[in-house]
Amino acid sequence: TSMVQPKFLSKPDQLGVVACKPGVDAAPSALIESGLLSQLRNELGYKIHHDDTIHSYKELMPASDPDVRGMKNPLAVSAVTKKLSEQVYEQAKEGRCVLTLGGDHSIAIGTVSGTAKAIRERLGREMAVIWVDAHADINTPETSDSGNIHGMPVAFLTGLAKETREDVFGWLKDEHMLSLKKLVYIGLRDVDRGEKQILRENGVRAFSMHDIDRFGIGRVMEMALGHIGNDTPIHLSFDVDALDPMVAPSTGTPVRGGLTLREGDYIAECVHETGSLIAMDLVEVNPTLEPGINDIGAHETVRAGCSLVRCALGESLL
Ligand code: B3U
Ligand code: MN
Ligand code: MN
Repeated sequence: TSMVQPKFLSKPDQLGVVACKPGVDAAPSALIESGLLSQLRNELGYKIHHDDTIHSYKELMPASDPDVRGMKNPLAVSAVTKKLSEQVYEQAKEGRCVLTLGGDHSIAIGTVSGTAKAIRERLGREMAVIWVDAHADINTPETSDSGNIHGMPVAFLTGLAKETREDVFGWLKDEHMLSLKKLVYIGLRDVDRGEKQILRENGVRAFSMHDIDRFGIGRVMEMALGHIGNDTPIHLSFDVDALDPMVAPSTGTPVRGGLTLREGDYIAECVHETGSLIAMDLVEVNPTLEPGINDIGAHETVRAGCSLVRCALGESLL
């Protein structure tokens, strides 16, 4: 097991796992079938609290789901993320580290809101989020060209996007919110114009691939963790499309020029070393997408995803 003493978990060796598949169907089963949870249990020594279910939340799907402010499937995504928020909250309030296997990145509306609420209640503090992604996912419904809610989760989580309708994210309350000052991006390289303006106007700390080229991943992690500060619980939301498509091709919106496998693992290792990790999401793994010969692409993407999770949860090289 790991040498790092967790700072904010009352049950440091316990891991709550939620597996959910809306949007990116086969991922949680592929990750689990490839042995991820048994490795965490047997090699890293975690006691895993998982209901042995991959939630598809079918019972929550509305019969009809017309666009709201240009958002696609607003009722379905709102209902699923609300339920997920409650599931993550239930795990986090027990003082467990919470791992969520998605799913597209819209699920972070559920996971981040759930941990933010639990950390406020349990520790009376605000947590930070490290968002590792090729994309900023901070469009509001108005700035979004696609209407895809997976391009908007950060806007809803920080209150930049608001909706009064309870069934369209109106369930997000103050206790679920993330401060824009406690958000750090790593790996950005495909950011929409409107998003760039939002990032600039709000002074959001963001390390693009350009910054990683210039400073190296070591300095970037120092600066990112320095911004968050030593005494802050960290939720790591890792979009596998932050990795280069050469190593993780099976994802919905691959963007060339991404992180190497080692840079990705290094980010996760550094977060582990802080002892402040309270939750991790692994999203946008989609084994059905990469048609490559013998599903090599899908296999490699799943392998990369498993490695990221193990590194964040304390697997070390030596
Ligand atoms: N920014 C674009 C593209 C995108 C964001 N996240 C993903 N794609 N996966 C959008 O649709 O908002
Ligand atoms: Mn994303
Ligand atoms: Mn992305």
